[in-house]
Amino acid sequence: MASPADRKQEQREASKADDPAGGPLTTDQGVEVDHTDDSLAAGERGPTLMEDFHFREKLTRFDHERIPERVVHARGAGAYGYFEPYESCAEFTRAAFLQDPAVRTPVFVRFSTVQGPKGSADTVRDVRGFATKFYTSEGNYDLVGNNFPVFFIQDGIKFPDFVHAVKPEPHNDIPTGASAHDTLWDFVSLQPETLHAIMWLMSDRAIPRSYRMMQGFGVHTFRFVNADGKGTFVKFHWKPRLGVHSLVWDEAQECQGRDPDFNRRDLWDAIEAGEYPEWELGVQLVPEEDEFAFDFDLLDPTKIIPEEQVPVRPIGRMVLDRNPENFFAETEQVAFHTANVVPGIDFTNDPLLQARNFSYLDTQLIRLGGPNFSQLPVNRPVAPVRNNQRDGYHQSAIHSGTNYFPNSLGGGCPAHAGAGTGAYTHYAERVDGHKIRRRSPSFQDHYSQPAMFWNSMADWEKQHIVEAFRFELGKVGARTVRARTVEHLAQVDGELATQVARGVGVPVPSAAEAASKSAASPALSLESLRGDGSIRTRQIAVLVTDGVDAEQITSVRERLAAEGAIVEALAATDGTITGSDGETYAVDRALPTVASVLYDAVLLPGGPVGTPPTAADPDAVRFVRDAFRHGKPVGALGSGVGVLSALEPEGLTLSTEFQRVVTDQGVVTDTSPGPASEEFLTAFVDTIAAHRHWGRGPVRH
Ligand code: HDD
Repeated sequence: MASPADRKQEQREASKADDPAGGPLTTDQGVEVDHTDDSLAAGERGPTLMEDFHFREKLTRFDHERIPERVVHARGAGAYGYFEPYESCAEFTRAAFLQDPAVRTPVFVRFSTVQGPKGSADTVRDVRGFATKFYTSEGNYDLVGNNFPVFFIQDGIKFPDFVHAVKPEPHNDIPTGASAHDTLWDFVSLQPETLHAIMWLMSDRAIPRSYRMMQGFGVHTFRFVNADGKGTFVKFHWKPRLGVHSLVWDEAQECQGRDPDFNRRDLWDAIEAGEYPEWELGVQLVPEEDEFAFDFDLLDPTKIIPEEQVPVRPIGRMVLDRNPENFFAETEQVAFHTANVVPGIDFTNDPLLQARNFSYLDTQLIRLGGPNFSQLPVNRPVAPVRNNQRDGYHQSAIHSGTNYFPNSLGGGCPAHAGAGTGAYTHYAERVDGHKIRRRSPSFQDHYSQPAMFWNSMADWEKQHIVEAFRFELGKVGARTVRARTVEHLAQVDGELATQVARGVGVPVPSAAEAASKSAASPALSLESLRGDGSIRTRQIAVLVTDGVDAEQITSVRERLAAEGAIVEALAATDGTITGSDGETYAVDRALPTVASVLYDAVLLPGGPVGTPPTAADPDAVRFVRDAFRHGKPVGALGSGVGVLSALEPEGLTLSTEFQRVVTDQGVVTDTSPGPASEEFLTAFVDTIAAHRHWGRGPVRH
């Protein structure tokens, strides 16, 4: 029997439209069409005829091509892959897909931004959605998470308010893909439960370098249930093998223009190139007895469990190895739902989760136009579906037999699952309470964890957070909103509040009692999330021109490619250049078509002595300057080092050491002639692996 992973692929194959090359053009009714360029008219210059059924069908179908975009998370990119557990998790959960390392479960993952419409840019400051559909043998399980471990509100009844506040303003539909506007910050300043997620939003986590390089979190505390019916609280974590890496804000903004598809292209290209992104699934497990062992409420989705308190236990890995074939059919029509759970995974009373369990099914009914969306290829389980649910718009199955239960005419089928089969059993939680519309007092501390987040950041991360607050609040017109927000920040950290207040021109709040000075969770800093330390799939630009030192470009290219990086030669014009050895070398891209923000590092090879190959080209100088300003690794060899004098006003102090490898602030130089030395190559690879280098001179990032 085919494995579940194969079964999903077989199912997709079976759903494919007829091969367009398999015969001539037809109408939707299969009638062959010999001419689709002119409508049927009464005379060559006459009116179009009603009876032109081909014309009417073609136009009608076109007029109906669009469906409503998602109310949030409208812009996204997805891919298929598989999940496999490292070992059986039977001790905690009976979920079949978490039992056997030999069983691969097919998955579809959709990454997304939240605020912007479907056509907005990728590199905006925003949360990223990270939604995974596991097509398990026991039915579909959806883990609908984000790249932040906390959410902005505690109770789902506030979701419409929060989303209205962050979305473009109602009178003018501005801004697109941005949170720097009055209504969001008005809401934030009045609703301090947002603060923890806001700290994440102001950090570099909100501008990921790649979907492949970000964490994912289930956010809520869920419940694992084992075969004996015993429950264990669980929080889910996805950790990328390549490490967690981010852009800097100035770069992210430029990227929005240079390549609005930056993140989706990156995902697509990596998978096409066979560089399959991979995440480890980890869980934080809390025995039920310890429900109240924390100084926050496990049901509060604005709180994390610090990893130092409850370590993340790796339980499996996910690999994405196949791009969808049709964006609309698959990525657009995929329908996630937090209530799509399988036996062994259950909910808690987190009020945000409870609301989500209502909202997702509801939204799919309007977005996908009726109740049969689970029959769409991307949504179909690989587990068999048998029930008495019938009819509705777009029913594509032909059901037979009776459609009610109990029945005798249909042989009693489909019968209830018997004891001992894989039926879902709700966790028998005891519930007892008065009806009440009030938040639990255990949800009231809104400052300790934002303070912990702040305390856990490296200096450069703190600097970026301050600058993000200054940018966002600086765009808020209402001074009262700016001031009110800063008052809250004063309860997180005095220095943070002071720096932000100064930047946005509001009074520095009087020294408030900051929530927690001491607590920190080092696992929250990007410094602790470097991944496997490799430079796989990093994009390295080599700036070349005629006369470039051929030995150098060849030696660098070979080494970086061997390390898995993608090396591109950029020149003023496309085509070829002639190297110092008289040979021609292909140019990968012309400089005017690209920009430094699309690359992770830049290398300047030397040319004939005394003529730096790129100094004369202003595009090249700008390229290197931007790379330097954005903290990116810069390498220079031979006379290429001379070009770096352009960076002196940016704060680079050029070494006076000649014919030696010098590494300083992520800039690696060697003025020696000839091929790049092993010492240079190793130093350059190491600086690329470090991703970014902070504290370069007077530059603000
Ligand atoms: Fe949500 C989409 C993640 C709270 C209501 N949400 C959506 C998607 C992700 C999340 C990743 C996109 C799925 C896709 O790619 O199709 N949402 C979250 C997380 C939350 C969260 C991690 C908090 C922990 N969401 C949340 C609440 C509500 C919703 C509290 C409503 C009460 N979310 C929706 C929705 C969407 C959605 C309106 C829009 C499109 C869709 O569901 O399919 O139902």
